[in-house]
Amino acid sequence: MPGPAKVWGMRTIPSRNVIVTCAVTGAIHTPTMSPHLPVTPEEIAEDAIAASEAGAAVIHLHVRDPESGEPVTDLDLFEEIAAKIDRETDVIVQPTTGGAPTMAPEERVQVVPRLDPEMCSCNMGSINFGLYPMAENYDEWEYDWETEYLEGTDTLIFQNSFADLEVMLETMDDHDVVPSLECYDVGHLYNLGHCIDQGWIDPPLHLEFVLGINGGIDADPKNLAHLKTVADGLFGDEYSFSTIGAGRSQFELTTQSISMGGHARVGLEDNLYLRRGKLAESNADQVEKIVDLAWEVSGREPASADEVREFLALKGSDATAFN
Ligand code: KMH
Ligand code: ZN
Repeated sequence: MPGPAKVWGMRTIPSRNVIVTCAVTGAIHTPTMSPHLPVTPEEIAEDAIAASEAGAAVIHLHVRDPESGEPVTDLDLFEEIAAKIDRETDVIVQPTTGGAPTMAPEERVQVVPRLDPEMCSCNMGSINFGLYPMAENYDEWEYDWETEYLEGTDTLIFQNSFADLEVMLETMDDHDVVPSLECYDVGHLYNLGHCIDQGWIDPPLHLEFVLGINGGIDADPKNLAHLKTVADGLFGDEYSFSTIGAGRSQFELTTQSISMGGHARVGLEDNLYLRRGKLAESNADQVEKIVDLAWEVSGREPASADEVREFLALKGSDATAFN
């Protein structure tokens, strides 16, 4: 009997299915930008559940102040939302340890011991997370914090030093949490290589290439090909990858990622639109679109949450603190 299909020299996954991650709210967009951005715990959980029903196997989770929509690191909110999602789906809940670029690493990592999740994000380097040009697109704002938050990013370093990475990765390892390693530039792949050399993380690795953040690598298909070439050189067949295309590049780059044998992340954290000029009315709309594209372009189906658990050797949802 033949073994599982090989995905172009990378880690294998039965039937070559696509891991669709949905990042439902994030910390980049603000409530003025879309009435469909989920903000309250109920809205975030309901959007996540619908995204899971549409084909997402992983939900990347941030939390917001329910009154103002401002990104926060409130651990009670994380727990409440994760538990609600877990009660109604079998999806993998992946809390952020990136939080918002304004938050310190010590604050952001606390979600790991508190939720004891199967996965979480881990940001592989420091960048000037320059959201400030987005402030020019709006004349009126729903909340006062929005302009200040965006405009202040011209001098803002999203800090992920090597000392921070040591703490982050060792905390994740202590809790048997598999990181989604967010790489915003080619140098972040070398940072990851250094973390391996230091013994802070061991392959196999699951990478998330992030293209199109102002301060990181541009959203150019050639850059995604180059990131993969560099990762192949550094990590051989000991890694798998997914891709985030920020803003209007979302579907172009996630489709390219799928065509290259990788996986895809969509969701309103990364892009508010379904297509040019049309806001996505829900996260599920974007999940449905990438599921269709994966099938049309590559004949690949969405992986179930349990397939992803097997592929990434996750500890299982029963082992989390919110089940
Ligand atoms: N906002 C994305 C560009 C995180 O939450 O750890 C990357 C991200 C980081 O999702
Ligand atoms: Zn995030």
